[in-house]
Amino acid sequence: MKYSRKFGTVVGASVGVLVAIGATVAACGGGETAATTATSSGSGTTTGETSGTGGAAATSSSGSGMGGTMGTGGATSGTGGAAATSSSTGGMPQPTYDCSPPVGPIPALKLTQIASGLARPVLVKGAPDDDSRIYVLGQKGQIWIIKDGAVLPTPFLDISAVVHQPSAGDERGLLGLAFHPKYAQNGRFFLYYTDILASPGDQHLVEYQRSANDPNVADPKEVQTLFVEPDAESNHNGGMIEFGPTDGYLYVGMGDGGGAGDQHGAFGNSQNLAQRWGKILRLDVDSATKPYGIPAGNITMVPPKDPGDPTHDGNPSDPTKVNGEIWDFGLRNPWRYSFDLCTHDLYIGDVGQGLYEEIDIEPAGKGGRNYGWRLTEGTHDYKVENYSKTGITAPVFDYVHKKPAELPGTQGRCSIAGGYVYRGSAIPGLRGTYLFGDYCSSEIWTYTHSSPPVTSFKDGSASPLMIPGGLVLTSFGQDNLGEVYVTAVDGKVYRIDAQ
Ligand SMILES: [Ca+2]
Ligand SMILES: [Ca+2]
Repeated sequence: MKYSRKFGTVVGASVGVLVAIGATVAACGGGETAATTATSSGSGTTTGETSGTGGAAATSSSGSGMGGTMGTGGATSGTGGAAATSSSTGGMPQPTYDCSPPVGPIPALKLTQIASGLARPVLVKGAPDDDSRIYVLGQKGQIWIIKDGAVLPTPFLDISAVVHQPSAGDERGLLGLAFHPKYAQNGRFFLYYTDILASPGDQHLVEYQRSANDPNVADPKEVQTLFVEPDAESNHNGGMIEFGPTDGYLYVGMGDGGGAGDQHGAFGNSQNLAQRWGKILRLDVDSATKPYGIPAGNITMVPPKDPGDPTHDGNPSDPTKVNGEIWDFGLRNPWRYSFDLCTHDLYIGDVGQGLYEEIDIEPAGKGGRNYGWRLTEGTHDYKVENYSKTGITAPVFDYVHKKPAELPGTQGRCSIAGGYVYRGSAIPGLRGTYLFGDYCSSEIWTYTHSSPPVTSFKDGSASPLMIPGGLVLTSFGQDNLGEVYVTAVDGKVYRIDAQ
């Protein structure tokens, strides 16, 4: 079955003109583009910082094919089975996401613009128990609400006064938003941002609160700071935060801190268990311990290691130095990850160095994993040296970078933007399928996880569905209904629809 050769035409019809975006590109995922080097503070663009496909935006071309490949989809293994769930507010059941198996093949897809004019949107979310609002996170410090199909004129929150104001190709700013599972009752939400105080800016995990009087606005006053992580490099800042769907703990994605090749320390940050960088942390924000507690089940100690093993803090006989906040490690920049609403599996899009972009899929609740960086990039060795690769969990999937000339009409492939498993009702054939994309090419792919997992980008179950020329894709999003969204650096937000 073929997909999406018509995409450009259809997009033109439903979206209007897709403009070329010039050089205003935010390399949000930390793909090593030229855009990255344009930012401040000497974040070493040394070894391995290859490609330099120039964060320049995709050049116009409103889509006619553009080497658009075929999907051979229809492959839906369907993780469903669980009954469609419903939430309730005030005793009134509300429709929500759909865990039933897919029905029919994946249809050709299109992007429908739902908002524009927002400053660098980088995430779309719903809040628990409220299907009436969609929240859009802006990298410059705003959060907007889309309600009844329109962006409310007053932002939900604007903390641009304390957030680093990103320039072109800048990975810093307001990067993450997570609503407490009981947000409907307690109004608590959490943000991750790079501060404006000094360059390159430190990373803050903070809590805010909905206004007591108006659910469409937040109290502008920070409730508390959970942590401030000093940062020496402008790139690889992570920033995705998300509450675990079953444990209610706050998961915090941390990049390797930055600099090419995870160059800091004897063996980099990501394999250093004394560090936050290069990890997914897991915190208990409901603990009696303030500002957060350490939940049971995180990495608590390192068993004795051979002298060459990098997964210690330099003193393998002393596990007391292990940071108890760690859930997973060995990540480079998990710019975007998500939990499948139905299976609760964790899908991580980990941005690669100069060659490979990867997806890691973690079965629900199975943390404690080493995803390999900097020993490995994707399924390939990066800097193994004399260390042991024992215990590394390989990605389920990786793809190789391309130069612009290899993918005409785009800026090549350079940096993965992890997305979401579709669990909506509008596109029954898409249920259970993961959507993700690439920042440089703006390709959007589907991936249906199956066993054995596919390990090649060429595999038929993971195929490009769209190549929206001119759209510089920063991230994805998902609402409470399980529908999936795309954000673009030019300020537009799109919903993924069937053609
Ligand atoms: Ca950094
Ligand atoms: Ca990896």
